Amino acid sequence: MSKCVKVRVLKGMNLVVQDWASRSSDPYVLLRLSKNEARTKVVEKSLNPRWEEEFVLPITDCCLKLEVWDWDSPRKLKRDDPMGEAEIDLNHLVNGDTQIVLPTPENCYSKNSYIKLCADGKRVQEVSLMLRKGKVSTGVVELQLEYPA
Ligand SMILES: [Ca+2]
Repeated sequence: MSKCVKVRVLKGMNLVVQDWASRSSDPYVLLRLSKNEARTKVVEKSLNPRWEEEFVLPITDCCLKLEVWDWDSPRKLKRDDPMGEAEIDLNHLVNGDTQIVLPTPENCYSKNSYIKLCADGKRVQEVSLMLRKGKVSTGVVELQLEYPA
């Protein structure tokens, strides 16, 4: 049995406008870890949404992918639009080999990411991710990851 990671999708900041009529977007987050997917609710008309939802995904792979999409009313007969994506390497959380991961040009962290060992043995990582769409920065998403003891 593989262990699971608990992903708390907290909030987005400074996301991009997709709906020009309202000068806003209706963002939701899609998480992908190997073949498993999880999706938050839609926060309508917000570029700084608070999702505050929690998901548990089995760790069958160490690359957690995150995508933000703009929901569009089904009446528009239009597909949802991508608003940016990022990915996280779960190896540091799983291995517990460091307490801090620094942002580099190769990863998607927008600031230092701290991994803390709790009294009960689980590890919690604070993650602030820089979204990208092509080469353009399209905002930040904050998460918290938890790995069991
Ligand atoms: Ca929309």
